[in-house]
Parts: sequence; C-alpha cells; structure tokens
Amino acid sequence: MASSDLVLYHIPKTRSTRPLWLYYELEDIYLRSRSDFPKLRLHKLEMSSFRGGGDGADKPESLLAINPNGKVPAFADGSGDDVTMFESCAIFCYLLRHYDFDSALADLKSKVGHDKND
Ligand SMILES: N[C@@H](CCC(=O)N[C@@H](CS)C(=O)NCC(=O)O)C(=O)O
Repeated sequence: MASSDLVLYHIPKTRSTRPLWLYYELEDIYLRSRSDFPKLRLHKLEMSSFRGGGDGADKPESLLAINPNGKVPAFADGSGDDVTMFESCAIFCYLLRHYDFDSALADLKSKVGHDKND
C-alpha cells in the first residue's frame, strides 16, 4: 500500500456507502488542487458471497484484520500513523477531519479542537 492510500471495504447498499459517498465528494473538491489528497483502494464485496461461508469463512483475511467482526465498512489510512477503523460514522468524521482541508463540507476541526495528529 502506498503510504498515502486509503482502504475501504464496501458492500453496495450498506452502511459502507456513507464513507464512500463522502470520499467521492471530497475527491471532487480536492483531487485537482491538493497533491496530498489520498487515493482510495476500494475493496468492493457482494453481500451474497460475503455471507455464504458463515462465521467469516468467506471474508477476506485483510478485512478481518481491520474488523474482527467481519462487517463493512472497514477502513485504513496508511498516511502517518497507520489508522484502522470500522464504524461508518467514525470513519465519516475521520475523513472530514483529515481530508476536508478547507472545511468545505463541515468544520469539525475548530468545533472539536482536533488536528491531524489527534
Ligand atoms: N454500526 C456499524 C454497522 C456495521 C454493519 O452492520 N455492517 C453490515 C452492513 S450495513 C455488514 O457488514 N453486514 C454483513 C455481515 O454482518 O456479515 C457501522 O455503522 O459501521
């Protein structure tokens, strides 16, 4: 994984759509103007095959390494400290805090007092 890559495990029409939608919004705003805007490595899974094996048998080991519950979304950010997360709303806030550089969509940075190192 390149150091600036984000990773998202996603199944269409599930909660993983929340962070995926936000990533695309941020990409639309920042891809051309910010050279440090990260690429997304999207792992798109299908619910039918995902559930087939039961007890995580059909779930990729790399997904289970991020989320032992085997649910999506599962997210990783390889920039700086290696961050892994698996709650859609937490990932959503993380993306806004770290990659909505100009607070175009929300101003989480000033409201919660966090910066990129928090
Ligand atoms: N509270 C979690 C819910 C995660 C969740 O339940 N994900 C479902 C899809 S919406 C899932 O992965 N289901 C497949 C399974 O449990 O095997 C979040 O919002 O991220």
